[in-house]
Amino acid sequence: MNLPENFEEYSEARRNGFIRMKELKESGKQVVGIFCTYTPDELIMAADAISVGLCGSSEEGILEAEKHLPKNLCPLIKASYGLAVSDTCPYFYFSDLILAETTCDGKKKMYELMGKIKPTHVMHLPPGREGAASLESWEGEMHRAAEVISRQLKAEITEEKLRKAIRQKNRERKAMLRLYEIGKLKPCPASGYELSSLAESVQFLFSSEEKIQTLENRAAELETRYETELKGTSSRPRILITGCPINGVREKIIKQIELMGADVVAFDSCSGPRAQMDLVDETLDPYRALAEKYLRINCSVMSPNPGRFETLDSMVAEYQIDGVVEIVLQACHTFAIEANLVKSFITQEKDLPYLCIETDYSQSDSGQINTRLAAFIELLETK
Ligand code: BJ8
Repeated sequence: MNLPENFEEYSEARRNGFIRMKELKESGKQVVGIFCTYTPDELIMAADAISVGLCGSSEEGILEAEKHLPKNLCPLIKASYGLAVSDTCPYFYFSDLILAETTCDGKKKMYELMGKIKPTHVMHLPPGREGAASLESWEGEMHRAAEVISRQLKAEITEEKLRKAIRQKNRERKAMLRLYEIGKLKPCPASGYELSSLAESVQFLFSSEEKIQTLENRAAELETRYETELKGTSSRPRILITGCPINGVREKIIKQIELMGADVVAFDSCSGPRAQMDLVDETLDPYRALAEKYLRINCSVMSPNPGRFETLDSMVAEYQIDGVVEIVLQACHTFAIEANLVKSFITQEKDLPYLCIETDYSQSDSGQINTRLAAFIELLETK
């Protein structure tokens, strides 16, 4: 795997951000902890605060969480709560407010417990997009969240500040998308391990301009590498990852796939361009525009969720995909059930090999996963 000299693993980037955040707090910055792609970051930016992702991505905290939560629960929820309740996550400690959403049942019930530790506001995300009431209600939730943030942080969110935040966040999205779209190049000049690590690590820079610069610089280097060294050379099998967020299983699955001889070039998940592919409309009323944009996110918590299949359809073509690996975190019912539809779509409509891996953050199933991945990659190589 070809990693740049200054490459930082996600866990390193997260650790390196601790000091940066401490300094920002000491300078008077306020912090809002978030857990989901549905969170309208623009509201936080408009309050002159910074957001930080608090999703647990390792086994740390899980034992502690299991004292309060069922064992048979998604590892992402348990790890996130465990870090909070054990007071072992500096980012949770520094957060002045938690901004969350009613996505899956496990997360929304966990937030009730989290609210006992830290001020927590839960936005009521509609369970589907059909009918005008969904958008109306979600727009109302944008206003309600803005009021809570303003009150809690004692920071006024004006329309002008919100419009400015929308423009800035759109610039971040474009930079992020440029990096992810490196995966469209064939052969791909970077590993999916690197692309996904970098895309998720830049959040710990806490400066929007610095994030944009970092993403654009790396994308430009990779574009040049492709043009000057790789264009016209042969490609390894190209894999699209779909399903649950991969942060807690990047080493166990993404790295392994690439060590075994295939390239992970695309991510149809929240660890991918899902939220960057369409921008917030800068011409509309800002609350309406935020509601429209965030309601379009294709997560399996939405019922029905046809947009995910439209996106998969175009990604399979644009990224020249040879096979699809779905990752389902244990006890994630929405993705596990939707996996049946994804399997039929990929194998029947797209005529491509598909592999579904259900896993958690432990290493106990690594051997079994490696065996299945090796067989899958062999199949792709012989196709
Ligand atoms: S928009 S994917 S970040 S909800 S994996 S906690 S759904 S049981 S993380 Fe997610 Fe927002 Fe959707 Fe993205 Fe529940 Fe499933 Fe666990 Fe999940």
